[in-house]
Amino acid sequence: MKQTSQFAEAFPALNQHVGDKPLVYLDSAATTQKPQCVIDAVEHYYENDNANIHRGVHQLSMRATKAYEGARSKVASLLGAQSSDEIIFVRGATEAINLVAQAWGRPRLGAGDEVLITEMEHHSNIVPWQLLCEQTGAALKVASVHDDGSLDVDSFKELLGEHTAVAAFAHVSNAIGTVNPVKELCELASAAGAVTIVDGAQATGHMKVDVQSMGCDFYATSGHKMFGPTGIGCLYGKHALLEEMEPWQGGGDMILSVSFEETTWNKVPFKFEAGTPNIAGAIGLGAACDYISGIGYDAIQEVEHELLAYGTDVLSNIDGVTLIGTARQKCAILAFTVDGVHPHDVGTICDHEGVAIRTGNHCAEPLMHRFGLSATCRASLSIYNSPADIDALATAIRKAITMLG
Ligand code: C6P
Repeated sequence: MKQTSQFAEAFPALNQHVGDKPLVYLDSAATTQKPQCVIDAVEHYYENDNANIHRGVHQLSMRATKAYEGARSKVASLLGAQSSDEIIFVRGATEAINLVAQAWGRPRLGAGDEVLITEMEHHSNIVPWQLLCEQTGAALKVASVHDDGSLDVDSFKELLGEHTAVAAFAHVSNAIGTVNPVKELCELASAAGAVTIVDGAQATGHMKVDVQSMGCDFYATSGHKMFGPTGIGCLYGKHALLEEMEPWQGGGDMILSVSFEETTWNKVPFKFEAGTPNIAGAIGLGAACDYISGIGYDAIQEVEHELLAYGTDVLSNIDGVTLIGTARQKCAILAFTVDGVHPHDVGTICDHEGVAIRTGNHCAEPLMHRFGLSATCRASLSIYNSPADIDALATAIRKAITMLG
């Protein structure tokens, strides 16, 4: 395995020192670094085409609209959607899930209905459903997780039933990296008559997603976790479902005509994009899709699998380190605790060594409780990482053990 990543050069922010140490960025699950082509695409829009979209007859507006709608097509093709109408631009996975809960769920659910989630969800795939349950009288059900961090599919099956209106689950866990059998879960949930939404925030930067073969009804993701800008993401929804849904926010661009007596809605997907959207963000996300397609998910997986295997081996050979989440199907995340050293202290010592990791509950508090923990350390990987980055992490952990363990 190569000691440096051939992909690192494309990411300008990686080429810096933190104090006197070279930066080792192991926090890509929080947000990935951005390749130069994404930065350039955003800059190009602001320098040349900056205008509002869908509204102007002038050249700049037409160019901006073309770039924005072009980005929608790129996202649609990356995710395997049937058409770009099935892609709604939102702020990120959080907004995508809230959109489904409020626009699909709220008018349809009531007392007696159930929402099925899993114990490994990010707060963004828990709290919107709790809000929905409070608003409608529906009940929240939670499928459990095995000790290795894999989903207990039997528990998911047991909780599924005629009352399940929605099943919402992560494609990849942000806290422990478990890859869920999403196709199987979608099949089970659909057979029970439930609508499915897959939280793909931690998947689309790492693995091929094909929403049609997966069979999900909705798929949510964030641009900034797949080399794109912050503040942009998308919701995929099956066209027929999007057609049935009422808008969830009102404003400009989502209407066909407005009068005080009656207002009618624009067609899908514009019906769900009220107001001026994050135009630069969408264009940047389109460039990120091009970047990913240029490399190919097979190549991304190859690099990340090797790194994950190497990291798992290195960390499990440090006395006092316990890996949290060792499911067979895992992706890009090394979560761990260090005996006698608080995760925040490990994180601070890593930072002194130039190594950026995340510590805390990772917005997955119920999962931490499942493992009897309040916090872990998390090193999350991407294509720009190398075995040398893992070695730097290991050195920093050993230092933490020597100083505080
Ligand atoms: N996880 C992490 O460090 P937003 O904030 O909307 O872009 O993404 C929310 C979200 C939803 N689902 C999963 C599985 C996620 O991992 C995240 C974001 C980051 O793990 C920030 S908390």
